[in-house]
Amino acid sequence: MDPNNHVKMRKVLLCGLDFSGKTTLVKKFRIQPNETNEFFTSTAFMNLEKVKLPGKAETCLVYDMSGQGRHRASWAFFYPEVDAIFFVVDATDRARIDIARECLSDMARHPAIKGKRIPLVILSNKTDVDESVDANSMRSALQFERLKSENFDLEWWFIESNCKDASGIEAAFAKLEK
Ligand SMILES: Nc1nc2c(ncn2[C@@H]2O[C@H](COP(=O)(O)OP(=O)(O)OP(=O)(O)O)[C@@H](O)[C@H]2O)c(=O)[nH]1
Ligand SMILES: [Mg+2]
Repeated sequence: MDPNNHVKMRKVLLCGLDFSGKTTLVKKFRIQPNETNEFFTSTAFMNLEKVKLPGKAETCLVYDMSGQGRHRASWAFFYPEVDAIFFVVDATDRARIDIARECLSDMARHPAIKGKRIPLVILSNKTDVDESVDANSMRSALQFERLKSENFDLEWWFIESNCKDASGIEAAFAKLEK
């Protein structure tokens, strides 16, 4: 094993409101801790996972952040060091789309994000649920184009996902290879 592997490994910040499905999503592709010699610890505000996609040699380190209100400020600690940001929105949680939009807007305007040319992937999750918000309505509710105009350095992507059959998740990680 390459002793410097951890240095080269891409880092992904996984954030979004609580209950949007971040931890469920990352666990779909995580390397089980007993398959490596590494020990990753979890805290109240962050769960650290190593992810490997099917058919890919590369592994990614994922900072799976808590989306609870009191922990959201901690997302910014990692803005300087990550290679991509995945922002998960719960497509069944119509009542909190405005809050999600505010969080995204704060992120796009954050000084530590300005100038970073990395993918920002918005995952509209739980689209397996019949009543979930469709892609066009979600983009519109999030004011996707307006937010994008606040930060053209970021590479903005919008992908529908669900953790039932893991659809959309591989597409999100593929944005890291661009
Ligand atoms: N139907 C459906 N349920 C999902 C999906 N993804 C996650 N869930 C459910 O949503 C709930 C919340 O998922 P979590 O993964 O714990 O959410 P989280 O974003 O990590 O939440 P915090 O850690 O509190 O920020 C769980 O009951 C999951 O089973 C999905 O794609 N479809
Ligand atoms: Mg979680």
